[in-house]
Amino acid sequence: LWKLMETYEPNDPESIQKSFARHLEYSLACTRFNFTMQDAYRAAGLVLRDRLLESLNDTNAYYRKMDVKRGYYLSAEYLIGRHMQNAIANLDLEQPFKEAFHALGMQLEDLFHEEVDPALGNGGLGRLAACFLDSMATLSLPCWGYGIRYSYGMFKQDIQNGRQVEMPDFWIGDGCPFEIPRPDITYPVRLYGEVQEGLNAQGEWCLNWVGGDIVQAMAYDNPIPGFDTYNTNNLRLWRACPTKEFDLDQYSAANFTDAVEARRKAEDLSAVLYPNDASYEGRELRLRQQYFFVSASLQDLLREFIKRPNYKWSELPEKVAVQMNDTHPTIAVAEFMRLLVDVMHVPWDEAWELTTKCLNYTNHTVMPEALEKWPVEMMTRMLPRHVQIIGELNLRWINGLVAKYGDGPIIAALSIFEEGDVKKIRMGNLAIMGSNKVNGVAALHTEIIKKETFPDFYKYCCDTGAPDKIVNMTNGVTPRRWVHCANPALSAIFTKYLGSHEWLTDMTKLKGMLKFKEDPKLHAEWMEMKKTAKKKLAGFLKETLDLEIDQDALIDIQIKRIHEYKRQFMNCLYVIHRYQQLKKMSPAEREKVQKRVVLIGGKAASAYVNAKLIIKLINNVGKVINNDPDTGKLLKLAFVPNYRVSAAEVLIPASDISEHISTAGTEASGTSNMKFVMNGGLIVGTMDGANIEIREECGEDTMFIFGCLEHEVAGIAAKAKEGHYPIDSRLQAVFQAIRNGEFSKGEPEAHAEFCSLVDKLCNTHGAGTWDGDRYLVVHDFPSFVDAQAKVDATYADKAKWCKLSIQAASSMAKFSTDRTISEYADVIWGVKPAPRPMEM
Ligand code: 26Q
Repeated sequence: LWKLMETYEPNDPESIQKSFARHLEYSLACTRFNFTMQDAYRAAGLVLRDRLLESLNDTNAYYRKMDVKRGYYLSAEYLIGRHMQNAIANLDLEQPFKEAFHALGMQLEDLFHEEVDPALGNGGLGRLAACFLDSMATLSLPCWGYGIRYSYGMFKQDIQNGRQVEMPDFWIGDGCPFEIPRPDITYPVRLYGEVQEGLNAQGEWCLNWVGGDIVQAMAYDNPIPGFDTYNTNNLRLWRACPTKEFDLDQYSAANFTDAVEARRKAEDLSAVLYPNDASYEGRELRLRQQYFFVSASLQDLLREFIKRPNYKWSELPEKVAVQMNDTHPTIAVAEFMRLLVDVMHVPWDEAWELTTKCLNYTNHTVMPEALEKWPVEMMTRMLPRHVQIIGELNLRWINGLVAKYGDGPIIAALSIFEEGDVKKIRMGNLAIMGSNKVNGVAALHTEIIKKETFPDFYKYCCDTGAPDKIVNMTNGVTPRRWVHCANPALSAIFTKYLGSHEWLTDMTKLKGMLKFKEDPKLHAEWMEMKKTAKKKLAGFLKETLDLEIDQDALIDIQIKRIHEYKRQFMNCLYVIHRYQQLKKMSPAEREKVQKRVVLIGGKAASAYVNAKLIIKLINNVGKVINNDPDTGKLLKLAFVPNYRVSAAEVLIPASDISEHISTAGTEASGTSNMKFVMNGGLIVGTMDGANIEIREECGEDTMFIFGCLEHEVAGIAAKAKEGHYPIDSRLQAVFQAIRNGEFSKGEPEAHAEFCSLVDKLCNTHGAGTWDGDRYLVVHDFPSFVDAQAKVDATYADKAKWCKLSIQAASSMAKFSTDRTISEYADVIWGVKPAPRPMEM
């Protein structure tokens, strides 16, 4: 068969063209003479898929041959974004593809635009998982991702009359050429049923989980090519399918409609992503999704382990490391135990040792409302055996704790079970107990985990001589997608000045740019690069919003999920203030003010009332400001609809400043802050999340910092509750305009809603039930205004701005996910690079 394989030069334009023509005709049933751009995209996708598959298979064979330790990333979300451009770049096919399609009269860029943007994630956590996959492959690490192949990803956001309307995102509509369905790789997953005592095949007493429903998890593989390596890793996503035997039963009972109904019910499991990113909703379907993908993934990775000749269970921690992305896959702790004890017959104590050596947990959120707690009643119905296992684990754990500390409050705090009217299982506690390492995602966040989120666990770790169980792994982003692909002009500058593209796999090389930071030639090229990006942005805004922007204006962007803690509201209040200042000026004075375009984009969870109101307010304020002839040329505010990865790729390179303005101590890390700075944008930000570390790396002068510090928050909030909370006069004027209905003319409903937002900020009473300015907008507003004034003043000096921009972008090595993932591999996983040789 080897000899029969079509041989081609993967890097030669002519073979790309031949393969393209073949796919057009034989895979897509088009003709060479009659096809659309969508067909062309699809055929080009299949050309790449051939090459990806070959590399994926060879890489996997190599990992098997070398019997390497593997890492498995378990995540309910992957915000991968479009594949094509990234795959071409990572497979080093940019030149030949360009040539091949140019000769056929097509622009690659136009093909890229045909691809739907897969959005199998909410925001930061899902995008981080996607950047991690890129770095794992690029570092030649034998690591796979596991997740869910949702039929419907993150909803599409429509703006109607200024309000968010959610539309379904059926991304698989016409099929995705980059995924490989594997009907041969399926695992059964049981839900509900009961536990019976019985005898196993060896005649020993055991517990059997029987009955209930069984769904099949079917694998869909998504090859992840590394950059500058021959390795291609895999993102394996599970789709829920009905069980065949189950159907047959129904057919033999001649009950056709029940069989179809059961089929539909099974498919529900992987139907839709929950569009919630900060507060957890205890939906039964969500727990089912979590168990479904965890069980399939652990079955798959254990099967890989036992395929090895003469395997011994004691070797498992030398061959397997699992990372749980937040608490979403935490049922893995109990499922790992169940598979080892009930299915593989490993003794309990040994199974627990293996579990706690293999699993690790990353926490991504400080918000207490985001910590998952599932009702015991629900979990007992759905996963009766797991609740038994968790009960047994807890019993042993609590006995040990009582022996150590006696019966005090620390026992209740460390228990997996939360007592109360509704007894609950705390997934965070289960995750920490079952893990070898626990990590936060930025230095400040890791400190908060130790001191506030899980203080009793940290005390326990310290008391047992294991303070290093909790470690910091500062987030990052991949420079391949976020610099090289999103901003080719910048990538070309770096490569030209540094003499090679090595910086793309070793960002410390960018330090070499610093000696040019005052070079007028570089300044000219740098400003040209920004101009190119702004032009592209202008085209995008014209197309999506019919908005014209002045390309000399300062571009100010805030794009992220809409949440009160991220304070898009404060940004909007500032824009109103700026508008009021302009209105007060004479035309001559106005001429001297820096022109600004403020863009805000992001999705609100569909049930999050205040977040949706903030979107409406931004839209209404934009309408007034943009249409005011006094100010329209000097200040624009637009809400960018349907923010997603592909929109970020256009927005981020064009920014002069971006807003990362969460209340100190609320944003675990943030990752778009890193993308903006890598693209030469400067940050207006608070001392929160990774902003602090970015400032450390790039220098204080590159950032416009404002607002209270994390350790001051509690004191300020306490004062606010008592009513000692003065409101700045400029902010009062803004509130007055909103209350006067300046932004809700002819919309009484919106007027009442906007007033409710303002009232909330002004509510200083009702200690205990305080529902006022929880995120200290009023407190931080004056220093926010000052920071913005400093932005304008600095921007006025073009050479200075350019120097700061170069300095910041060239100091971002720490925030490449290559650095982050190397640390995970070293400190947490013990996984080593295994670069595949070209010839195998
Ligand atoms: C949980 C249960 C039920 C339904 C939904 C959820 C759920 C889903 C997604 C809870 C949270 C999330 C997402 C959290 C998230 O994106 N956190 C962000 O993670 C980034 C990567 O570490 C950080 O940079 C951000 O600061 C953090 O907000």
